[in-house]
Amino acid sequence: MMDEPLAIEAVELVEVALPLVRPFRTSFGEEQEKRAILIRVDGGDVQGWGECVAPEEPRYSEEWLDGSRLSLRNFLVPALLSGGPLSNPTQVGVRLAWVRGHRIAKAGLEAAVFDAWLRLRGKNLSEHLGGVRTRVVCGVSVGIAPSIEAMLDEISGYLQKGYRRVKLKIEPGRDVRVVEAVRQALPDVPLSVDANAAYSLADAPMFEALDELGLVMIEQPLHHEDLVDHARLQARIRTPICLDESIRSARDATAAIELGSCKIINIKPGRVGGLVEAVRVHDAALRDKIPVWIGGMLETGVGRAANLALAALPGVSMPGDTSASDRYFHQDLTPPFVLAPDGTMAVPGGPGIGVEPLAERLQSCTVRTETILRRTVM
Ligand code: NPQ
Ligand code: MG
Repeated sequence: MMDEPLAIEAVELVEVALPLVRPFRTSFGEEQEKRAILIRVDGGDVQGWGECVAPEEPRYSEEWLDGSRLSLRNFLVPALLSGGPLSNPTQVGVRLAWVRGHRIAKAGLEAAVFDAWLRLRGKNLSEHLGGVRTRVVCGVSVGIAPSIEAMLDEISGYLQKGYRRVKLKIEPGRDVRVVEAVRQALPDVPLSVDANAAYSLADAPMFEALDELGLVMIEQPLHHEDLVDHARLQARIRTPICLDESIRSARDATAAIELGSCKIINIKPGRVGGLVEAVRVHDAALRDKIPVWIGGMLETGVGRAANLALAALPGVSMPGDTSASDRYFHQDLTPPFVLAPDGTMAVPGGPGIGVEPLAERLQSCTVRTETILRRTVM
């Protein structure tokens, strides 16, 4: 039935670990393997999957994997289940709103509800959210490498595969010199940098040097919660600043745009607390003609599918960090997402997020599970 509500019987938290094809290094740390909590919403006749993208340590933001598991188990899942059947996934955010923060955990749970609720209706996530295309343009994020030669090698591999924009991670001591070398070797490639909040306004001269290198954008140069200093820096450089960490809601996005803190926004559903809020950020940016693109958190296929659904929205006008599965994993948990030679990837069609974890892959990557039943909270 078209308007049948989703009655959730149980929520399962499935923690997984996947080896990465190569370590991923940023200004805040290095990952050797990818851990995530997959969230399975059991709706009786249907189930839905979402991914909680919190990293193992609270270096990107204050959220981390073990903390997310506790916030889900102790507060978020009980709050969701105590409200009865859901007539619309927009109710998830309302039920969870009394819990302050914990956006990454909330986003994973909301995504799983979307998947189950849409499967009940045979409807596709991207279409439901307002997606306007079936293929999206992809970029790639390159970790800090031990040497410039190693970095150029890695980049040329990505360019051969078709990626349309290369994002270099920078940190103090590995910035202008590295970016200059890459720019010299690849004069025409759309290049950006991401500092993951590693600098302060006192580093403005370094950013003025980067400003000469024809970058598409400079992502999150300053403090992870700052808007004001970013506005001051943006006033000094022509290269657009893109905010990632500093934008945690549509409210933040509106403030950043009004202050002139950025000219581009990276949207990650985890960082802003879910798909509903991600669409609100998108809408706020589109209203003010601020280009947006969809970021990445080294998602497995479950989270990647939802990101691709968002990337089809009309205001998404730049290549995303929505790279192929093989950028991160030898084997994904879902059938692999593959980059076409033209640098595009298909938005999954079909009900819900369009993909499901493969049972035997899931089993071999699972490190622990926990089930929260509806009756335990009644
Ligand atoms: C960013 N991602 O845009 C993030 C940061 C990031 C693809 O550059 C584990 C889980 C490690 C999530 C490292 C990309 C991570 C992570 C970096 C996210 O800033
Ligand atoms: Mg970033």
